[in-house]
Amino acid sequence: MSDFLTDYQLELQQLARRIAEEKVRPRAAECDRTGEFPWDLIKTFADVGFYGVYIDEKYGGSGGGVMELVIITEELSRACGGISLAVAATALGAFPIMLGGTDEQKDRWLPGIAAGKTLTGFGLTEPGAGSDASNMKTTAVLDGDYYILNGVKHFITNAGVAKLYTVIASTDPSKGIMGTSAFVVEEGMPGFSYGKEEDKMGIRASMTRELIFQDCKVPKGNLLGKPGRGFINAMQTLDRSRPGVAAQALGIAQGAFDLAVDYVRKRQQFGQSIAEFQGIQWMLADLATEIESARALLYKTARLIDSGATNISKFSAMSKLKCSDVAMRVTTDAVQLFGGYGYMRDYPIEKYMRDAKITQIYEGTNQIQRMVIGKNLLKEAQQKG
Ligand code: COS
Repeated sequence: MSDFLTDYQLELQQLARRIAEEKVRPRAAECDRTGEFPWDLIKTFADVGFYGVYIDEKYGGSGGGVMELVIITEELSRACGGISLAVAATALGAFPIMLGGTDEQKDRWLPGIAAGKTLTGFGLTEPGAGSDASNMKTTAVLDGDYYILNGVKHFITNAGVAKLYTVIASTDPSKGIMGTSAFVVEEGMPGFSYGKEEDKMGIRASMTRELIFQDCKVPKGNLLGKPGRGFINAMQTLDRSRPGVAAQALGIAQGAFDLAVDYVRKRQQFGQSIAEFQGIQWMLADLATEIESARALLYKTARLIDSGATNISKFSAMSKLKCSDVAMRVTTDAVQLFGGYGYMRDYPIEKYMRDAKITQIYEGTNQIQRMVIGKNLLKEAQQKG
């Protein structure tokens, strides 16, 4: 089944599937147990060009789009939903530069990202500004040739392993969201440090830490585009990155499903393979149908974004909502299909359930996705009159 992919996309899918099986799967359990960041795999992903698939050729990428990013993320996530984030979270940090940066800024930062030499992170969330993202308290005050940043960003994926962070801060609190701006903060800038490393339920191969700014001096030239565009840039970024979360969720769902099918065919009870029971087949049928529905919505969304359409928020939110809910259902049922063994850490399946949970929460909880979908539905209805 080709899912109507182009020849290039099919090749990319095959490559990502091979790397997932040969390199990622053997490391998944160990990285989950130790929380070790898989630096050797970053090099592997960089060598095959995964970091540049959605970046323009003139910046060293291969000129694809969200669809190519989705393909890679899905395949890697089938083997490990945590390790795949090393690619997907860097895209989240890169999108604000692609969307809001000047040509000079893109020239400065995108080639390193495309080559996999510069991992990135995205600093929007704060302790008091999660779903309510516009309630951010981090400030950036212009002082000569520098902006002085103060505040804390938390739950930042790739923090501590990335070299470059796109950070949203308030440059004019009196203007609310229209007084927020996006900056590139580079590791080593004075006043910039990392906070505590989170001990997570799942996606344990990925690093999650705080970004701390204490009178952090950021050169004026690191302001992305114009002041006042920070929140809009962040929302436009999320429109493009949420399909990446959806792809991670879909890959986790597919990976868990594949293991479950394999298990029920081998597991003997009552003198036969449990796959022979209609109750089990109906469970598999429902899960497979859910996975294919989620994939169809996600691929449609990715293609819509890559077509240059501007009305992408609704589909982006829908694909994240659907794929993550499917991932939770499939992984929970997959554990059920494994029975008591599924509950044990000796078996790979419980990790899928733990990894799946975050996809319903981060880059906007699924409650927020429903808000985005609802708001856009009403906007469309109003436009129709
Ligand atoms: N693209 C462009 N502009 C957008 C936009 C988008 N996707 N979404 C919002 N905006 C702009 C619009 O200009 C909007 O004004 P209009 O109402 O005239 O369209 C303005 O921003 C304010 O939008 P809104 O009123 O919807 O802002 P809210 O403060 O109510 O917040 C939500 C909106 C809740 C959707 C937003 O805060 C959000 O996405 N929260 C979750 C954040 C998140 O995902 N965090 C996870 C961490 S990041 S890894």
